Amino acid sequence: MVYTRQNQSTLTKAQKRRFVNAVLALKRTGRYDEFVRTHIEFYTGDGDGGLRVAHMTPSFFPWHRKFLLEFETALRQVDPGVSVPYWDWTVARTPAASLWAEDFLGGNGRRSDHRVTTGPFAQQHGDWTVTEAVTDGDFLMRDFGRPQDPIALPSKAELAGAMDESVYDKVPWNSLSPAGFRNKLEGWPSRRGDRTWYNHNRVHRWVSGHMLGAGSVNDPVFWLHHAFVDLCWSRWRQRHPRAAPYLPAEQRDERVLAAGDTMPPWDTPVGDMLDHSSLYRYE
Ligand code: CU1
Ligand code: CU1
Repeated sequence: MVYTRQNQSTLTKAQKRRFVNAVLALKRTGRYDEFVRTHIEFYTGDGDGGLRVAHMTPSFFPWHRKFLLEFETALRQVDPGVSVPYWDWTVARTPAASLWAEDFLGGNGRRSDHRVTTGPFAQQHGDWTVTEAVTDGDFLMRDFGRPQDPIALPSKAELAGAMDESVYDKVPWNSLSPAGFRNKLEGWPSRRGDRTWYNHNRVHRWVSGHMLGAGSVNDPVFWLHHAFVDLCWSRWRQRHPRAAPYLPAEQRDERVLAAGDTMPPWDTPVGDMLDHSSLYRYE
């Protein structure tokens, strides 16, 4: 049965409660922290050795699609009526958005230590202790807009800059790829030393706190952010029907996956993740 992923801004109070309750249930069983650990394990960048599966690489989109599907399957085992909502950050752009309300993801961290003190993921409520972190502290942290060095969420025009790219990805298939949809949306700066982060990466930086690094899955907004990134990939394919859906077609760089290669840790072929229409759709 094909299910729907909804825009978070259209969720009813009951839908928000069911999503939050399913996330908290996975946290209680330890399942949630397995997802955090998997993401930390695959946070390999250009500067590290070995295969790049999840970040700074063409398989950024298929790897995260599979990762979200695994999480969503776990959520739906708790409550079959739940799916991962998406956060369109070109529209819900401020700390006042309903996304950050007490009844959904809770709000910003407090000024002194960035500790989130509102909503279901505030540590003092006893349901959300960060255990798999790359930073100190067992409470969830956010620092919206990074006030000490202000940054805004990506605009519609900035997202369009990625969506207009007619090629999926380009040599050197990493964070320095000068063009191509993948790096424009993943959002690495175009040159070393350039501090302009685009689209996906900028959103991590805007939320800040735990969303900054390998441990970003500790903040449940990770899933809503990546559902929107996944939606953008889906729309990009619709917009460029004649473009190769994935590149490189063949493996010429041992650190990069081609369409026929399988993605750890699931051994899922990249090519199996190029079309989600038999599984879910975006409303
Ligand atoms: Cu990631
Ligand atoms: Cu991300």
